[in-house]
Amino acid sequence: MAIVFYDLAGQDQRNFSPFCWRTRMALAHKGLDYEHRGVAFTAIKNVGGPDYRTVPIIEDDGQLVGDSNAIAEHLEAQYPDRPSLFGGAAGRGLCNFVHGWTNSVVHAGVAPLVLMDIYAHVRTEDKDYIRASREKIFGRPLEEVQAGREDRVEAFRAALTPLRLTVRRQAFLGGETPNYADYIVFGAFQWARTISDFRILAEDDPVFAWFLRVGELFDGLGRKAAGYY
Ligand SMILES: N[C@@H](CCC(=O)N[C@@H](CS)C(=O)NCC(=O)O)C(=O)O
Repeated sequence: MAIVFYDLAGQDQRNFSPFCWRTRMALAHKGLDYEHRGVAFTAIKNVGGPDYRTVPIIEDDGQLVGDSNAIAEHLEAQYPDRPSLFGGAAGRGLCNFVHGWTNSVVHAGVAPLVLMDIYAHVRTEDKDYIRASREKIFGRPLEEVQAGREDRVEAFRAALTPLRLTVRRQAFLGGETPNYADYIVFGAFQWARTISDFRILAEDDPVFAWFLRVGELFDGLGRKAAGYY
C-alpha cells in the first residue's frame, strides 16, 4: 500500500506548512510514491484522533506516524535501501542542531514577518481558530505583529549569517549533495514563499541562491509549488 501523506492545505489547496515541506522533500529524497491529502487546520483531529494534533502525518502500511522528525526517522528505518536522509549517525546528530536552530531562530524570525499573509491564505473555516490561537501566542493582534516588517527584515537576514557562510562554501548543508538538514531549513523559506510576496531574503543573498537550488531538486518540486517567487 502506498504511503498517505497528510499535508496542511490552505486556500486553493496551497501547501505552506514548513514542517510538511520537510516531509515532502524527505519523501522525494527517498523516491517514495505517496498519496497526497490536504487537511485544514481544524480537520487535523479527524486524521488520527486526539493523539495527532499537528501535521505532517503519514500513514505507512496502516501505521500512523506524526511529527516531521519522527517521520524522517521512520522513513530512514523502513527504507534503508533508498538514499539516506542523514548519511549516518553523525549526520543525524547535526540534523538535531539544525532542527533546533531552525525552529528557534529561523521560524521565530519568519513568522512575525508574514503572519498576516499566513492568515490570508488559511481556509475560511480555519480563520477564527488561527486568529485566536496565534494572537494568544504573540499576545497582540496579527496586524500589529506583522506591522513594520520593512524595518525588521534586516535583523532577520543578519541572524542567518551561519547559514550564509555555509552555503557560500558548499552547495548544500549536506555538502555536495542535499540531506535532511537542507529540507529542515528549506521548509522555513518555502513557508514564506508560498504565502507572501514580501521578500524575506535579498535576491543577491547566497541563502536565496541556496533556496532556489533546493527548490530545483526532484524536478523542481519546491519551485513548482504555488508561491510568489
Ligand atoms: N513538531 C511538529 C510540529 C508540526 C506543526 O506545528 N505543524 C503545524 C502546521 S505548520 C500544525 O499542524 N499546527 C496545528 C495547529 O496549530 O493547530 C513537527 O515537527 O511535525
